[in-house]
Amino acid sequence: MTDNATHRAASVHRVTGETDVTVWLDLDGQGKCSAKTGIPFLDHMLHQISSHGLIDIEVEAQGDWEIDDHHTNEDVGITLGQALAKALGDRKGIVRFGHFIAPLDEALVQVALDFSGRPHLSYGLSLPTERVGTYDTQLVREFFVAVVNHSQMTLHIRQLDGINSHHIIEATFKAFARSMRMALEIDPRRASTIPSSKGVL
Ligand SMILES: [Mn+2]
Repeated sequence: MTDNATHRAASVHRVTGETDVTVWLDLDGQGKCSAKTGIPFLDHMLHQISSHGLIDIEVEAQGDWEIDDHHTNEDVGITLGQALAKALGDRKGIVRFGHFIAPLDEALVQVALDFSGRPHLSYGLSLPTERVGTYDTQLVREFFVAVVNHSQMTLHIRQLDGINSHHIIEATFKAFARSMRMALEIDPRRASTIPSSKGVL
């Protein structure tokens, strides 16, 4: 953790009857990640966000895994989205838009996003298998719905190619991470103004 004032960092602790999730993140990090969600594939994807987004992330979750991974997966997404919004504050000076096309072997996934203040998800993945390891591939969409709603982000995901579910999902998280890195950068020509013609995001 850092207390450096130039770092945009935030932590959120969220407790419900189903889960207990803590997320700390630093948008001006180096890609250091500790992810303990109890869902190994989700941990693997959180590492992608951190490493390729250059966001330091610490996530710890307790959940009702005995039912399935659904609640924990969703609540990690909600808490991550809330921490993102908190770290961004009024969104002054950021580039705001980001996009990337990530290949992973045969998979190719395009992401475009906007820290618009308006939640929207266009989810264009078609995953060929129901599971990757023990992870239910329907949870990928649930995770992004949660992040988008709670960070107030517009997010478009397009699958351009891909056969293997693990590759397609991982390419998505890599493209998402690189898009976030672009959008979260401070634009020196913006100085500290809000990047909207309306003056508010
Ligand atoms: Mn992998």
